[in-house]
Amino acid sequence: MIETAIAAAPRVQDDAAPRHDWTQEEAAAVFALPFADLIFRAQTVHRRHFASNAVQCSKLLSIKTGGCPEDCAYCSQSARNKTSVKASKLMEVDEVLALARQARDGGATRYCLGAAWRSPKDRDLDKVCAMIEGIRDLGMESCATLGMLTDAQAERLKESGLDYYNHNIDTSERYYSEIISTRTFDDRLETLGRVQDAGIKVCCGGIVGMGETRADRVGMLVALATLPKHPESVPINMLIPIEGTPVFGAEGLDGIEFVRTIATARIVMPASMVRLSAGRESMSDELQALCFLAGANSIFVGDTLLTAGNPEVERDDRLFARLGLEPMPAHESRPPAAPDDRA
Ligand code: SAM
Ligand code: DTB
Ligand code: SF4
Repeated sequence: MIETAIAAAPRVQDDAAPRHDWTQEEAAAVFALPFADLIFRAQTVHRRHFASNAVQCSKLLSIKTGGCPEDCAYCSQSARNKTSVKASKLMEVDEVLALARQARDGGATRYCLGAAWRSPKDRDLDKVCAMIEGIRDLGMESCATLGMLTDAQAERLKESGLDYYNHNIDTSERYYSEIISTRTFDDRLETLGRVQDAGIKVCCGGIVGMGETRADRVGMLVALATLPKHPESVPINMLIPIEGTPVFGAEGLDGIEFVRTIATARIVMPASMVRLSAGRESMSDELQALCFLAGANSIFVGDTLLTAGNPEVERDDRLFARLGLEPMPAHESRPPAAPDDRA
């Protein structure tokens, strides 16, 4: 009898090895699992690849704000959107490095530079490369998000010591043209290929809560999970509604649906860092706790993202203490051991 019961019990899927052949149907079935089964499966795979209570902490800085020629429907920085953000020039290297030092002393291990460009001009890249070198000299990891790159620009960034390049696909291929018309999904993939070819680690994810369907959320994750190499870091942003942008007023996403998105990202990209990215300020501590349980292991710290708000440092410190989470040291955002080496 007991044997029959065991045989009849559903086998826990072994998701440990990264796969690149996820189909929409298969990922949709994972996304729709009973919640407890979904979280258990995400936790199981998380523990095969990562220390269970370590969270990587990055700090963002907008080094060139606003006036962007792209028309991203969610963004405060598009020149096409009438928002309260004022455009500013590229910051000076010294100013950026002083802020990076402060962030390091406050516990951040990665410093991320964001610029509101369609693509960088070569002369601006000189300055950005000097910033990246300075961040490396501070003992921090670096990340940059500067728009579309040429092969030569990606190589220059690599030479300056850049660790990660952030370039999001933002949503599913189907929904993409509803959100952005000034570039295509394929343009995005091309830059991602150039970044990877240059040997820079890829940070690529998207936004949920922009009026997309669940199939779009799944489609976005499948697009990421079927790339030739999974992005090393996968930011999942909850839309921060910005007044004056076309998606302002979209129906907010249910928290459980958000947690399902995180858990599915963890399962389909088991060895990637999943970043609980924009939108934490409006989330309860309980919702964030569920996101960590679902496999999120990276966040932005500090009370500003690029232009929008993020939780106060004291609130995050309390959350980490209450959940027994620990910041991950720099250069350790990789699996503690290969899945087959575990005890
Ligand atoms: N201009 C560069 C680019 O688009 O690649 C980099 C900066 S852009 C602001 C970086 C990412 O932030 C976007 O791809 C998007 O996923 C996210 N983001 C921007 N505005 C957001 C918002 N209001 N809510 C949530 N995520 C947002
Ligand atoms: C990402 O996926 N999220 C970050 C980072 N990459 C650059 C940016 C979030 C921006 C939130 C809106 C704002 O601050 O303007
Ligand atoms: Fe420009 Fe990036 Fe904002 Fe799009 S998301 S408008 S490319 S800054």
